[in-house]
Amino acid sequence: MDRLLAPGPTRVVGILNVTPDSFSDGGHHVADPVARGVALHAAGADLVDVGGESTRPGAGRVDAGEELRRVLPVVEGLVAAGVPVSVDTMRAATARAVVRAGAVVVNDVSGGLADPAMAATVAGLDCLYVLSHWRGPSDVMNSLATYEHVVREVGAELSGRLSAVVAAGVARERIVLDPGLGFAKTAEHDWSLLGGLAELERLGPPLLVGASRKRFLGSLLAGPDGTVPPPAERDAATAAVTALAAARGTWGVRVHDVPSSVAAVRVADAWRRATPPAVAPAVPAAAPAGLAAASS
Ligand code: PMM
Repeated sequence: MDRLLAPGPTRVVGILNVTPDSFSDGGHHVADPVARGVALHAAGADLVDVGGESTRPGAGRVDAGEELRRVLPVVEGLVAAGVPVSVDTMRAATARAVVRAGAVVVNDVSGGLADPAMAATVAGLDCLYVLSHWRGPSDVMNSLATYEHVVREVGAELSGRLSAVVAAGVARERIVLDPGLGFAKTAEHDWSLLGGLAELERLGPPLLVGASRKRFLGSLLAGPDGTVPPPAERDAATAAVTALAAARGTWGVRVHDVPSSVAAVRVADAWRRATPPAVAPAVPAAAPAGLAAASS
């Protein structure tokens, strides 16, 4: 599991939403989620992120028992198949059950805010913890998208959560931070955060970026008549985000379409390796004595 944080190319985290109402796959993958997860891994996903609760804007909470009924058999099936598993949950009880079943990452979009027991629970588990920027549940988050300076404020709020979960006992070197694109953010905020990744990198932990098929890509790609392409038609734009994130060494990207992001990471990596190191500016030759005298 610590191998996931070793130096290396950007990790591709494949999304496996086991929900009837995920905005991005419409429940399309629910029929055989284990087979789908195995396929994502075979396509190059370093991790498969299993989620049993939709966090799309406006979504209500799913009952804790129902969430676990959705994700646990899938986690068990994927672990048995040798797939490294992450679980997208805001609940400590779910986190505990899935890590005991072999999941290696707890991906908490609420950064520990939705369940006060999350940080102390994760502290006692053998797993990585993805801590995302979050301001409130999906049914109210759009009303919380107010910032004076989004990069600075998201950075400060992430830093506060980082200190809180470390104080609760989570090992700092097992934490990944995520700016939480689309969570209490407008499209403009999402772009500012991508443009401001350097500032978030200064917080210390590795970063995960979850841009896949999100609304800000839809509005970017809108046609001249304002028609917004559906989520499944945003994969090329998602892969472009992956390439740009990978070019700057971002730790991971969370995506629906794994092959296009795996290709994007390879391109970024080859490009980086082919780029000659910056040449130090030439030391100016000492001016001839006569000239120095003439110009003084
Ligand atoms: N986005 C969604 C769900 N889980 N987890 C992390 N770490 N980062 C994200 O940006 C994120 C997430 C919502 O998107 P989905 O419904 O397509 O999964």
